Amino acid sequence: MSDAKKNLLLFFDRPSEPCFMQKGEEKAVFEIPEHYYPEKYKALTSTIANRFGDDAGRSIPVRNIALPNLAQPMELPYNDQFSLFVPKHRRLAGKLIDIFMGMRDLEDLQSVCSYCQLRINPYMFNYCLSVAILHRPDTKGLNIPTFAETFPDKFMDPKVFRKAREVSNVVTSGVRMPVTIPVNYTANDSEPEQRVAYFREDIGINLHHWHWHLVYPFDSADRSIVNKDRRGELFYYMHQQIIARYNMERMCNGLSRVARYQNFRDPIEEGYFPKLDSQVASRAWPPRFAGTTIRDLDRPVDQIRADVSQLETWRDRFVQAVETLSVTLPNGRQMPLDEERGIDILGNMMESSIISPNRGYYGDLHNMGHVFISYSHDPDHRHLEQFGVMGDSATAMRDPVFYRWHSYIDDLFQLYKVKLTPYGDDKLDFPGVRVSSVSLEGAAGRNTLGTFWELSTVDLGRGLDFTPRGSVLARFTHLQHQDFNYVIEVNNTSGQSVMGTVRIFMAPVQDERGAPLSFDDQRRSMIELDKFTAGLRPGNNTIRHRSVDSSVTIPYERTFRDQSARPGDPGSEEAAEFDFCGCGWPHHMLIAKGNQQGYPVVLFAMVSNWAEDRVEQDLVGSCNDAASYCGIRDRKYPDRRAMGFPFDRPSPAQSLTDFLRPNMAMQNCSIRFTDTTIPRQQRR
Ligand code: CUO
Repeated sequence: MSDAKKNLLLFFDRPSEPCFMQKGEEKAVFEIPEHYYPEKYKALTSTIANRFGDDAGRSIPVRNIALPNLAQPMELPYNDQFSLFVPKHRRLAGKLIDIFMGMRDLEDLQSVCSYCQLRINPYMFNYCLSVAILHRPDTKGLNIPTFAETFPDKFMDPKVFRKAREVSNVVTSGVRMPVTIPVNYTANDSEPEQRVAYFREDIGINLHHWHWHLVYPFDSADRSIVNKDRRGELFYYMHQQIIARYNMERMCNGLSRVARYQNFRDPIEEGYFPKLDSQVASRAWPPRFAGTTIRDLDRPVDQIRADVSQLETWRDRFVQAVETLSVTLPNGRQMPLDEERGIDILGNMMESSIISPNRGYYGDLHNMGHVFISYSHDPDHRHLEQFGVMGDSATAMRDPVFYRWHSYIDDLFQLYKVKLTPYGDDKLDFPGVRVSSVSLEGAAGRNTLGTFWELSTVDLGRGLDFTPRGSVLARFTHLQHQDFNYVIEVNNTSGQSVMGTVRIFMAPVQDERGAPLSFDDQRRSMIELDKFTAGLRPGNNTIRHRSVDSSVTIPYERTFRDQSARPGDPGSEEAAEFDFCGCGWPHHMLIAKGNQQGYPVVLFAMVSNWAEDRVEQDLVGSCNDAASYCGIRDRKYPDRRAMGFPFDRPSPAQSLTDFLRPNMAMQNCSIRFTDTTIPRQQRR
């Protein structure tokens, strides 16, 4: 890999420390042209260059270029929070992405980055550079570090940083003891919502969500970055799956499914006190008290002036489009919502991104919902407060209201789905292919899933600005499950070899009161666990598929760099590079927690005809393993069926048994939770 390309990764190291200070394990220093130094350092440029340059491991000469106009991206103050949901921030970021995308080669990109790193809001700089690396042809294959390492303050209790600083100042070389992040630190048991805090505050889940929005940006002059294949549909589907997973998690813990946030005049029942500090802004993230009602916004600093009634208008227009199955375009013409594209168009309208068919009319419902909620504690900026966690895609999933909001959004999409004709046998069946059974095998026993707590380690060293160099390890606890296999028995009676797509889902069987779930509720609660193709010989076939190969998840090692094997070690440059494909549900959260008695679930498997599912394209590259929720880089979504098929639309069936065709099977299973904590390295 060329140096110029690799050097870009150094900009992710210690994000608010100037780039003329030593970066990375090799202590690299950018030698920037004199006029790149910000005013405050100008008088000292030669002293600074000597101070950090003398014992540098490597110096990187930076090309002196005619700098583009950066006035707009610089409008966001350096120490402010940055939100993709705030229209002004989105616009500024869009500009900066365009600048990074437009640099003619890597040397120029490096040069403009070194200038920007010293001036531009670090969160925005990091986001825009990540988007550019993901989309520029000359940065393909470059793996950026996980966001939790660059900005650990968005994911962890700030107490850990104080301890980490202490450790790194005292133990300046050799092995440093890991610091421990407490479990359940945001509230006590009097708050029922706390029972699912392990889900909401999971580092991997929040990383996935941040990555997803990084892969699917809202705004850019280069439409191809935004206009990805079935992007609107994926917005709907990925968030629908989050809600389905959260609901199952809640029911395992004796909570009701989440109540949607549908009346914007009603108070939001739950409060949320994030206990996060922004290291860049040197501020605690503001809380939201229980019973807060969103109010009209008038915040000149953020160029936001919007009334709550605006949300209602946009919502009504969205519903009207669904009801008439027709979208009003800016020129007054109507565009029909057909089966093929309808959900995708609605997703783009709802989200909304620049590819919404008529943003002037349908507005910005989803994003502005985040904005209204995240400013509900200071709608007119009189207390000079910034937004709460709902305003940032890296932190939004921590707050219970995230799920209320997205549950409502999902209901709006469902209004459309119920209008579609139920799938008939022509779509559901695969003549000649008979699935006689599906089951699970694994350490927890037949058709039983075992869950427990696991203790893992992350390195915070990269994200701790202005501290001595080296790793600083933090330990945290998260949910984990025992590996298992799916076993599917298939009889191919067609007399020839065929290819099938195996689709595996799981759903709860009871509602919160212990009564059987109606089929329509169960259908909406289906969680996709896996989807893969399988060749079927004539006659009987046994398909055995490992849970770790799931198409919705990314491996543990990609969510977190696994530090357990080498505590305190500085690690090589290669180890410091992370696969950029950080989008993907974290594997440790594939299975809900269950409960100690064994939480009953149903497992469903279907084999559909691959000849009808396939999308013609080559699939080279290493970013394909979480395609179900994330799509594939530079490729089409790899399944022609509607996302969530066959459960994405209602069916006249009264029960799952009733729904089954000969190419499908179901199995009752249970998830048994054991309340023990096992350090990750002991498990392997
Ligand atoms: Cu992912 Cu609302 O879209 O947070």
